[in-house]
Amino acid sequence: MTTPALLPLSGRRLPPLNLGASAFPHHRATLRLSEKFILLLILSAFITLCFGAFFFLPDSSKHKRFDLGLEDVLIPHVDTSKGGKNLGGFLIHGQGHDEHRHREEEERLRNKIRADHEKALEEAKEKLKKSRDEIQAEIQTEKNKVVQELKKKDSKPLPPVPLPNLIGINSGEPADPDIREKRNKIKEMMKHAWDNYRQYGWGHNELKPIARKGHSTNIFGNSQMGATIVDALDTLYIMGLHDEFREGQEWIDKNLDFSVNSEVSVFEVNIRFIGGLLAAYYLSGQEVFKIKAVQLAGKLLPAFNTPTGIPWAMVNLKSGVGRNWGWASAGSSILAEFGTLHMEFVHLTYLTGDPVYYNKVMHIRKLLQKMDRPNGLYPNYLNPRTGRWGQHHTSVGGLGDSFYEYLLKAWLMSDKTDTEARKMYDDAIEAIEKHLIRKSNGGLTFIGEWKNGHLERKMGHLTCFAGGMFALGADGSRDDKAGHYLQLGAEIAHTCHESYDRTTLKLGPEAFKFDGGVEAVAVRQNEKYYILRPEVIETYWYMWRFTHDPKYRQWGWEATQAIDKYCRVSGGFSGVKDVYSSSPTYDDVQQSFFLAETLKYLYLLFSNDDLLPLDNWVFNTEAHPLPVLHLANTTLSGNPAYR
Ligand code: DMJ
Repeated sequence: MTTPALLPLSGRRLPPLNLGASAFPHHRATLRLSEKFILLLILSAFITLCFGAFFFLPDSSKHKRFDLGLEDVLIPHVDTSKGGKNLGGFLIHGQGHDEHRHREEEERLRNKIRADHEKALEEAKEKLKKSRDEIQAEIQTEKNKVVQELKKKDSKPLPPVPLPNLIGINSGEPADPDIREKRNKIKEMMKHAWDNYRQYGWGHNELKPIARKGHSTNIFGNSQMGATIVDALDTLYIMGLHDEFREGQEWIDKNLDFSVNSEVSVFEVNIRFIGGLLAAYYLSGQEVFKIKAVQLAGKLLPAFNTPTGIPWAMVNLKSGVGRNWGWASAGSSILAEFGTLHMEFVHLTYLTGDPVYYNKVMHIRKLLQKMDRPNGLYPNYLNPRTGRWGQHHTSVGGLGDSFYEYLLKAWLMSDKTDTEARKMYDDAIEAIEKHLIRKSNGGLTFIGEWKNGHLERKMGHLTCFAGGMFALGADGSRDDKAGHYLQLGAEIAHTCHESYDRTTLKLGPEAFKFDGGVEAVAVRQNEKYYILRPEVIETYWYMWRFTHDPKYRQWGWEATQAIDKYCRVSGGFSGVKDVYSSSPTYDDVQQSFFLAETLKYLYLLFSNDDLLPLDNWVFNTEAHPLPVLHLANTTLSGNPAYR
């Protein structure tokens, strides 16, 4: 191989080396020979040096590329077809035209880098001239821009779907002046609850009406998500409190943000937020509620990433990491939590055309159908890793309740086409009647709880919703037992009314017993509280709608008066710690469900039946009305948006 370094040496004639031949004339020929040899040695050493230098010294052109970060730009210019040789990726010969282009390119980039540096320097100098506040304002503007961009990305336009039949959203005015007055009183209570939350707790999840500040619990995570606003919207709407509704809408539009690092309860966020937003959307037609509901639902989906598809109880809205409550049996998920998603998720699929929501809840249903049920009952705990039941506790109250409610309501909401859900409901309540429902010595029908192999003769306030459920499910029941289930609903309503009537405050305790001479009374101190819960009033309302027996309005009015007398404080409404004490103490929490459910059911109880008729609306477990989807059957094939 000829190297450019060798070329100049090969043509040169070296001058003879004069070592003083005149001093050694007889050695003249010998000296000439050794002289040649030495010269040859020097020459070959020199050649070796040059040769080594060429191969082992670093390639400066490569360094240049690296320094400028141009490696990727320059390598494609090594083009062997134009006379250059590509040896291991480096151009070493015949650069000519290409080398010229490289130099130009390097020069251009160097100039650009220089110009960018200068520009950045200028900008920095300008920034330093500005005040701290100005700089902060600029940073904020930049941040807002980024947030807006992200929002735009998040709020992809949703497919237009025909709105289902929205009947009876502005009706219900009673003709009877006495009933009208009562209804107005309930509306005034709603205004009192809202105005105080507006003043002292705005944007917080709930209100502390005595301390007059915001309140929250771990179900909402650690961020201010305005739970009371979202939960209250549809109640405000049906009461005609439109200014308040608009205030709520504005807050939601500007502030409700789900990209927060916050671990929330999947169930609570679903029933209160997604349910509340969907109902507000259907009632008002305002797109913002639909968009927010869909954004939030997307944040809940990672909770379903478990080995079985049974969702975790909690999920971090930002990271998507899920886990279960520490107190739940054997790391289990809770029946009433993963079993109370169906109504909202079917509507999400309907509104988005995305089957993902529907598939998630149907997967849960299929899994439950395959499992063995002890005595035909569904235990409260199910492990999402193994797909096995945890403790065999069964309840129609806390931990179980709304699972049964949603089986029935899935059927109703599908315009009675989801017969699979109806069958599951019928099977379940048959087992419940057989194993959990009893009559006390005093003749009160109660629903106990199955624990550790025996029936605990205790009923929770939460369980009182079941009276309404039995009445709602009477029509369409197996073997035409409509009369029987309506009667069962009436008996539960009566028992729950007794639990109120046997207290000093005429408000119901959290749990009451039917044991050893005790009937419908709380025994333990920590079961004597009333936290503004709705279930008893909910049952009065359903019973009123199906029977029009005036006693339900009378009982509802008793409860209204008791709440106004004992729970009302100047800063809102508070729960009380002991319903048997004549001087009760407050728990200082105005629960969001008081506005979503308790006041709504009371208002409906004193309205005509044409307000949210039950043939067209189904109430989720947080009393948010969702329209019957006449277009949808169980596979949603009738849904024009379903792809
Ligand atoms: C509400 O959040 C819902 O009704 C839920 O299903 C259980 N109970 C609370 C209010 O008591």
